[in-house]
Amino acid sequence: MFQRCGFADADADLEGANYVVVGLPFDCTASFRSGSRDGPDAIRLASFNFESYDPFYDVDLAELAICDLGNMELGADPVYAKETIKEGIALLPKAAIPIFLGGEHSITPPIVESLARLRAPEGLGVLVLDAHLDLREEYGCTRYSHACASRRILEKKGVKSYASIGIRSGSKEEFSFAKENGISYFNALEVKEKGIDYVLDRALKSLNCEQIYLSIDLDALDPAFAPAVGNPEPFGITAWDVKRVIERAAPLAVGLDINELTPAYDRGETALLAARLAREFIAATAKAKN
Ligand SMILES: [Mn+2]
Repeated sequence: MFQRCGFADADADLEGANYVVVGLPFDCTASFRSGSRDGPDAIRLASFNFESYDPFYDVDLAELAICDLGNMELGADPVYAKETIKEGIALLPKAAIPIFLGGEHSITPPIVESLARLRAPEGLGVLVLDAHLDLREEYGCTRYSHACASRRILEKKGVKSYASIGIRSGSKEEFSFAKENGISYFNALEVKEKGIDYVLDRALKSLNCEQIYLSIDLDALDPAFAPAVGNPEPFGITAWDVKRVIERAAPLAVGLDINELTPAYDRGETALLAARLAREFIAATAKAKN
């Protein structure tokens, strides 16, 4: 009779959970549209649109042990936020695959640092979907800006490899940095011209890792699919492309984040897509484990 208010079908207790949903409502380094702090709850609300049964994977989410822990309190300072995220992740049961709902993209480096240390002793491969290179050393007077996310990920101990897909934006310096350091990135045009499987073959080969973390910045998608993001960028990849990325990454996945949703700019479609992607990930990883 009384409906829980967390992510749909996340009715399990933490003990014994196979999936744990965590909201990271932080957006204090936003450089254009702010409001991604409201992302986690918008995704939760949208998640109730969907059937618990996923016919593509033949998985019923209602039969899985999913726990929604709610949102972390992250304050307004990026240094405080990243330290708090790391403290929070240390408390999660190792048997549960975490799904982090952002929040801006600055949430990802501390997640990656923690999961590499706690769950990937052989090294973690990080696969990022993003329109932006995010390779700046510093932006807006902080090294922990969302615009520096990939640069910080690359510095993390335990990150064995990295690749990004959907790229179509960055400063001249960032593209030079990527070239000079041999950073593996695949632009959105390549996905359009050669197909997502062609790109994924190369990305997964370059990651060459048994354990992969997947970070989805929703601006990787074309604004036609995901208009409500912090920094929308035309000529993006499609929802079908992202579905395929999730399907192919799932067997190796140790966790997922979905970031940069700005609900104030949404008529609901971006939050619905974000919720659906989180559910796809749960169904895909559940299928892969069977
Ligand atoms: Mn981005």
